[in-house]
Amino acid sequence: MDTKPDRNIIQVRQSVTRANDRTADKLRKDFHDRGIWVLNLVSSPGAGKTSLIERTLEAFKSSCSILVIEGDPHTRLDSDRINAMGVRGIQINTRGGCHLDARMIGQVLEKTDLDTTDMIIIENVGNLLCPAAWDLGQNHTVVVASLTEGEDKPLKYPEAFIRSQALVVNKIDLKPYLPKSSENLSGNALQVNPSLTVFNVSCTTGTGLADWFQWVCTCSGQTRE
Ligand SMILES: Nc1nc2c(ncn2[C@@H]2O[C@H](COP(=O)(O)OP(=O)(O)OP(=O)(O)O)[C@@H](O)[C@H]2O)c(=O)[nH]1
Ligand SMILES: [Mg+2]
Repeated sequence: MDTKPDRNIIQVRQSVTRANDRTADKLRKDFHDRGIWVLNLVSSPGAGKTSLIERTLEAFKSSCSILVIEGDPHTRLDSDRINAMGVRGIQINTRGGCHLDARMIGQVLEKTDLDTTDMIIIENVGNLLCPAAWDLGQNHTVVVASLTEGEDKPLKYPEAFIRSQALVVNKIDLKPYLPKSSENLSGNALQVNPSLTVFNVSCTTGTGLADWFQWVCTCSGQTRE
């Protein structure tokens, strides 16, 4: 069997991501000119991205104007959760697509008033493989990983961890019910990306979130009430 990579497929992939990078760079310049900080959250399905956004909105929504863009293959469930908090949440359905791309973000923003916006939080499609490779014009990418996923995930899916600036280890309230080896998750993540800033949190109990909020303040230039 021929196991050589198909050069034509690699060339098409490179030109598609290059076109995406150009669109993302334009978005990033626009965000910069408007003074908007943009966060891209990636994780496997169910790690707690929307829960982390909800806790972050509770902390920041009275002191700054936040827009949340939700990416899911189907349903409006996550944007409904955001709108229920009185915050603008826009849903993108990828119809089975495994990641958001810069064109999708640009299309949403063309129809959105950004004049008073301070912060945009993008929740990418739940998937540890593709989303990290698609630049959305963000300032920071954060990978959320829950303790229940297994400590081997950073080793098996390194891209999401390599391309992120911070790791939020979520669901630490479940530690008593998990094998001791689950605690190796952040060590494995630091092995693939030693520069990650790590937060150990529970979005359910609120443990560890103060440090996360402080990081958001520092990166965004925003303050909390
Ligand atoms: N025990 C525990 N459960 C949590 C925690 N954070 C989130 N959950 C639960 O985990 C499940 C998934 O949380 P979501 O926030 O919807 O996860 P998500 O990453 O947004 O999921 P997708 O958008 O489907 O990829 C929900 O049932 C949450 O209540 C936590 O810190 N501890
Ligand atoms: Mg979600």
